[in-house]
Amino acid sequence: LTRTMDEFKDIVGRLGFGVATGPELEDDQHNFVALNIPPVHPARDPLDNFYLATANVGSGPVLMRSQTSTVQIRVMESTSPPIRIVSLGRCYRPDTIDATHHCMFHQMEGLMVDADVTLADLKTVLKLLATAFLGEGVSVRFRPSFFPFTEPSVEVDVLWKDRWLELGGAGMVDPNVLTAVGYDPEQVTGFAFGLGIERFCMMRYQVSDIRRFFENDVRFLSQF
Ligand code: 2NL
Repeated sequence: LTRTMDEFKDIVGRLGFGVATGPELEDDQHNFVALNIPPVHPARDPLDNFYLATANVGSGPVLMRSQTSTVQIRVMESTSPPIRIVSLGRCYRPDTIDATHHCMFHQMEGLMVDADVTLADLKTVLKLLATAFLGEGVSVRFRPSFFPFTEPSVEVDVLWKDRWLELGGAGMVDPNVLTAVGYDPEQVTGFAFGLGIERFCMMRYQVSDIRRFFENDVRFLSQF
């Protein structure tokens, strides 16, 4: 996973993206409110998040971040456009653990905000990323989707060994999200994407069970 993240940073670095980091323990504002996720949204369900039983910040709860978008929100709050960054790191969701799910996983999210950024820029960046990592000739597919923080939104698939595999989601940053960080959606637009690191890594190195990554079994690790 570390090697995969290093390679991703290298690839997107060549496209002009810097790397941003942020806390894994987050507040309601950065994990939900600024991302246009309303108070009644199912993504906030206590059964889908690691809320801390004892802590609160201001009026809201504290949780282990469920996505790395929190970092992009923090960057936008403290920086003016143009923005071109990725954030990589651990995210936490209380999924039932099996071969393809874990309660902790890694994401890379990208964000580009500037005058005249379009969906064409997003498609180009994701195609270049998939090609650089998986090889020339890989097919990338974009399907219409929905996320509260992007509009329009797409799911991103790649054709791998005759099967379409879902890599993550993406879209144009919702005007409400731009407004929440003090940007003017009439002046700037942006795209954002979120990719699961484990998925890429499992495809590339033919790892069939996500649990192997976190068991620290030297027989597994020494193969790489
Ligand atoms: C997924 C979906 C996504 C984003 C993440 C994002 C961040 C900001 C604003 C708008 Cl600050 N969007 N991130 C956008 C679309 C999808 O992740 O399935 N990830 C594995």
